[in-house]
Amino acid sequence: ALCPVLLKRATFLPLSWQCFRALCCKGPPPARPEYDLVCIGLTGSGKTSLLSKLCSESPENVVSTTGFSIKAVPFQNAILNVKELGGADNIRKYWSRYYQGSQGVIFVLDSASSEDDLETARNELHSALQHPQLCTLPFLILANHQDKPAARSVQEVKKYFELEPLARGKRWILQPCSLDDMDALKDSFSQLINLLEEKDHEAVRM
Ligand SMILES: Nc1nc2c(ncn2[C@@H]2O[C@H](COP(=O)(O)OP(=O)(O)OP(=O)(O)O)[C@@H](O)[C@H]2O)c(=O)[nH]1
Ligand SMILES: [Mg+2]
Repeated sequence: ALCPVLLKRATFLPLSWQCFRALCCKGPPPARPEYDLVCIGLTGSGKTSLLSKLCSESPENVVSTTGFSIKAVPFQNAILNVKELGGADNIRKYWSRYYQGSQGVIFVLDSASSEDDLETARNELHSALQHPQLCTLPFLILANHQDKPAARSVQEVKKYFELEPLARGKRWILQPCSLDDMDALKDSFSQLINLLEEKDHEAVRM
């Protein structure tokens, strides 16, 4: 017959080993999925400032982006590799050369801009929504600068940009935000990540 002490030890040892492993040897956390996004919008709309804040960098001393800049923006359940394209007049004509490989689009708007700039922004957004490399992708449209008294509400932006008919059948989110409202910004990015995940699952099903 087995000695009861030995028997006790034999059951205790594997148990304590399992506890030790569970507590201390969890191994690396599961890899977060990465998505490649393109971020567009007129100059001064706030692309670099918003992305810097999301990366916990100071949005002060931000300078206008000449060409493009790439940032890996970390979220709890995904990493977004965001390629921001400078929005100045002389750069916008090259935007479409940098669309390839994108899995989603962020369009930033200065909601308090002049009528002229708003119209330019609308034309740019319409071109992007219809571009063959972007037209099937999830869009996050950020109506930024909401802290300014002249800012248009999301309802006004939606109407002015004629988003309902143009974006029908597409996955898109229109979110009001400002540089001071990180909660709204993070919330809109988590909605975007949901759309990107949905698209991923769809691709797997096909
Ligand atoms: N009041 C206010 N100012 C903002 C907001 N977002 C950005 N700005 C300011 O707008 C200015 C331009 O911001 P940028 O982040 O450089 O704009 P951008 O879209 O990257 O511009 P380009 O790189 O030239 O295309 C900066 O002085 C920011 O501080 C906002 O929500 N409210
Ligand atoms: Mg910039």
